[in-house]
Amino acid sequence: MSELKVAVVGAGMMGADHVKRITQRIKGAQVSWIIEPDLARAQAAAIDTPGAKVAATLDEAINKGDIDAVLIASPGQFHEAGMMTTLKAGLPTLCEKPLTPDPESALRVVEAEQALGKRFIQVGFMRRYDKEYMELHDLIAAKSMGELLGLRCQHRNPSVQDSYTNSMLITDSVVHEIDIVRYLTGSVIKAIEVKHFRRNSTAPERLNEPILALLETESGILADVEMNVSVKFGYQVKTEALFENGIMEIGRTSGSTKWQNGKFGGEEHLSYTTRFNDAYDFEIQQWVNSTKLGQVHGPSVWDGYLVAAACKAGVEAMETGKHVDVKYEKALPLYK
Ligand code: ISE
Repeated sequence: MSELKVAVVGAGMMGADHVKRITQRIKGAQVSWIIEPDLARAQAAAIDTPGAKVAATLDEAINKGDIDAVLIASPGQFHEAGMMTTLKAGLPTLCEKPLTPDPESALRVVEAEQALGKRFIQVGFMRRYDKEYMELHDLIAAKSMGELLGLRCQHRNPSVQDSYTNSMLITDSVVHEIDIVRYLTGSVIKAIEVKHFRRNSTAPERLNEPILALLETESGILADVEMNVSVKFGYQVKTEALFENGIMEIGRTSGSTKWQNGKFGGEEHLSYTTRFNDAYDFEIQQWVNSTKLGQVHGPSVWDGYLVAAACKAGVEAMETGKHVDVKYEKALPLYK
């Protein structure tokens, strides 16, 4: 196969970013369709995408053909329907996080893929493709600083869109730490607790934040997550890993530092699209490469299900103030 023809579903912030990425930076792939019910938005994303056609629905594009693989970047509530369609059509798919908004729908996707007997879907947990997270992962495994004791995470957004609801603090944001803590430690999240910092009076009225989520892994690692979505100054995702013989910090602010006029300072990211740009590029390039070989690597729908189950416990913990144990189903054969 020469160029992998990718249909991108959703032309919002993330979808448009992926369209640009595939067109400008990814080798061996091109965007053949942009699928988006808001056709004006689709046309805007198509302007600098030579050869990309526009459709309102995935079914319409599949019926017309010219698709080797699908990248789903629509809002989470539409992911299940999108994946059911791509599974039916036998198309390799990368679905942005979260897999689906709840464990019940995530399990339906797992069962549908299991019924086909092989993997088609990769979930877009892009932090697993971030250089520093990968280094930390390897350091934990190598034990060269001793055993890992705990993780202290900070996840800060300048602001959030109007459609962001209070439960999305967990299901849309802490969802990343829930996956990455499992990836780093190799152990599932066993229980979650959530405390509230003093409320930020400048946060949108519907949000009670910042919050402190405490994730406890089966292996006994504690990870605390400051989730803060009204920081205004920029976008930060940092982690400090505590080892028996040292500490590793990742996610420090990028760019240079200037000393000038009696002051010093640097630059901060304003969005996850720049903070994780290289991780997204690496993730999509790896997906394209393995798809062209007829293989599926990277986070599976089972990973997506485990995260959805932990998010459900996280939302309950946030709403009740209780320590909530996560309930998981047994893994299906394809994911063992
Ligand atoms: C957003 O959807 C993301 O995935 C970002 O990585 C995260 O930082 C943000 O909180 C989410 O809303």
